[in-house]
Amino acid sequence: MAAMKLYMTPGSCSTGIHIILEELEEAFEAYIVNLPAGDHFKPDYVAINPKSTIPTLVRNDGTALTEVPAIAYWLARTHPRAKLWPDDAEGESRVMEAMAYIVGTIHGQGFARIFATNTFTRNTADHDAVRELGRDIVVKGFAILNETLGPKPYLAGNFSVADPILFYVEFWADKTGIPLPDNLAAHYRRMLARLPVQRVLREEGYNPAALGKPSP
Ligand SMILES: N[C@@H](CCC(=O)N[C@@H](CS)C(=O)NCC(=O)O)C(=O)O
Repeated sequence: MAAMKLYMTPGSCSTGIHIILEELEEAFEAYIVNLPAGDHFKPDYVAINPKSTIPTLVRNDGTALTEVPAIAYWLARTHPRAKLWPDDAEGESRVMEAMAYIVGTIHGQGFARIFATNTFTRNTADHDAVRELGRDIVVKGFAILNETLGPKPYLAGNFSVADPILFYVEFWADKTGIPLPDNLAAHYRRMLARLPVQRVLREEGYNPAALGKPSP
């Protein structure tokens, strides 16, 4: 059976899926998609994922799965012994609710305005305002998730696939100097202490020991 293939870009939202694969100790081949070079628009990649987004997971049967929450769900459901997906309707809905909000709003509406400003306006004079709006969306989103998490160690209580997804936006906050509210800062540090997370960060070119420090 062919190994799964993860099409990914270091330090991007695919890091969340990379962490889930590492937590599951799943063998896979990593293919780096160079976004700044526009590799995601080249015919070879478009043939795999016509949306031109990363991550894409090509599974053992050769079929491609896209969208972070869908990939996270599929990995959790196909590895039931790892217990990365709740088994009650309330728990399942809450994990889906958190992943949809993180990927759709905090990432898609917030950080995307900061990292991909030109996809929101063609007018360069508006760029600072668009980035500021993105930051406001992220800050509001973090305040909401901070309440959702509360004193729990992980979003669903126990570790689930939602936590690596939360981690990647916390990591972006660290890299862009957006402060994390207390519960999320504690979650981020908890994630940084996990060995699979440290392995992924090192593989993607980051030093985990340098992350999660208060700004000077
Ligand atoms: N809704 C998509 C979003 C993925 C996404 O926006 N990925 C970014 C990188 S973090 C990307 O592919 N950007 C390139 C582009 O959209 O042109 C998902 O859940 O996978």
